[in-house]
Amino acid sequence: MTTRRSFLTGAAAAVTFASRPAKLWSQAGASALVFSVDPQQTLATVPLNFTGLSYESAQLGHPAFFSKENRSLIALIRRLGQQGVLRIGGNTEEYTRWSDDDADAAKNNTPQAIGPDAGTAAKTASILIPAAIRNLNDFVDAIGWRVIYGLDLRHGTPENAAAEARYVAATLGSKLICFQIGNEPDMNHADGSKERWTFDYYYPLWQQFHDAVRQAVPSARFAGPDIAKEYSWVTAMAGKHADIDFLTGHYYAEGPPADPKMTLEYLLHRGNDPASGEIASVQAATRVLGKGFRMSEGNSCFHGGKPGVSDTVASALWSGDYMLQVAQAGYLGVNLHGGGDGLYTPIAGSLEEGFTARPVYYGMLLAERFAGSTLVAASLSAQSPAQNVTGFAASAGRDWKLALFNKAPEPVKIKIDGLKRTKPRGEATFLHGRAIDEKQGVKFGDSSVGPDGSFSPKPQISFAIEHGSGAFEIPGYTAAYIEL
Ligand code: BDP
Repeated sequence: MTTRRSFLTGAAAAVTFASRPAKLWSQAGASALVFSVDPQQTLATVPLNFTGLSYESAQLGHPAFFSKENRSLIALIRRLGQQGVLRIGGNTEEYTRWSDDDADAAKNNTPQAIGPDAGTAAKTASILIPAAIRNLNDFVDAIGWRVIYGLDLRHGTPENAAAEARYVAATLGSKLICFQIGNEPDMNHADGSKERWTFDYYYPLWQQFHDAVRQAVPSARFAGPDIAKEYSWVTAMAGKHADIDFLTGHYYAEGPPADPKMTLEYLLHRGNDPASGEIASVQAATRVLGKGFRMSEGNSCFHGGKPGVSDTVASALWSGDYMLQVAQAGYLGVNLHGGGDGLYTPIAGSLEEGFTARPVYYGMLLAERFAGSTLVAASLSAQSPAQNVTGFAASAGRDWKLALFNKAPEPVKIKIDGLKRTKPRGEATFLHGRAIDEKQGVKFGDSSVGPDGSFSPKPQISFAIEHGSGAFEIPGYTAAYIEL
């Protein structure tokens, strides 16, 4: 397994570096990359609630899950950020029915903790009841986040959606950000037909549900179209000047899992092109509408994720890198999908078995450190084909925060350039695991997050900065978070 062996070279190098930085710096072989920061060119301020999670609507079918009794999940979510967005939706959103009768929850025969849907949503058809929403309200109070709530468009009725929306809005109050109507409508087929819905078919239907909800909840707010991959619908929604507070769409970096091309290496090479597809469409659409865009559901690999990819250290490097890349592009936020024991879930587990932070969670922890800071233009010097490094820089008051993702096995030397007025030293905190394909033991700042949310990261190296310039080394397959 080359990935594992190569990583160890990197880790060993890091230890040497920590004790004898000067020597390693002059060591022949490893090439240095210059990371040039342009403090004058601001790109985007990262919203305080940039970080988000997404869960299947069917999870609400078991009202104890999102409840104040679920202390471990509450602690793990709080650790991800003081503010954040919990999005409820997914394929199972389109198979829910609202009932005013709390006793109806007993009819749900889905598992107690529900993972991301992997194509069997019809089997998770769930009845959602008022007690689930009251418990959700307590849960959200405890985590301090706010909610984006999805209503069933595909199999629902405007009347049922309006009744559900009335209860949700009255119960969550200001903790409700908005409703979405329909999940991935661009993937829907008319019953018995191979043809997918078109935007022109969808939009009047959306309006019908929207109007019914608006009548039931005059203060209701909306987001959409929550598409899977037809970003032309985001453009079209903006063009309609639809009654939404912001645009939404999904992003899965790779898939389907059965495709042999979908590997860990492929994941790590994704998204290095800032002008790539979705980002360019999103930026054009937000200009037309004059409102922002949130990536409302996504993760490493659709159809529930890929073993050996979505559940490994690679997913930690991917999530942090992806989040900062779209933050830089001006996105309002990112909701990483999960739940249950899903392969790509940020937090795995159930009330019965307890909860743990999975690798992808750690990338979110790193990216979250940028909440409230302002990303500025920054670029890396030319890389060799064997290198795969991305970098981000942000100002936070008088301080600077940098993140560099070394997504290749060999260690890399980084020379920071262009910063004016920094502290005399920079401190780097590393995110990595024992090997890129490891599923457990991911650490950030040499600490892992406990089931009670406990976490005590410490910077691993400290380096001098002079005249805005400083140098340090990042081990292979490691992300570095730097404060200076
Ligand atoms: C989307 C769905 C979600 C799935 C996910 C996946 O909205 O319910 O779990 O992708 O395929 O299509 O993993």
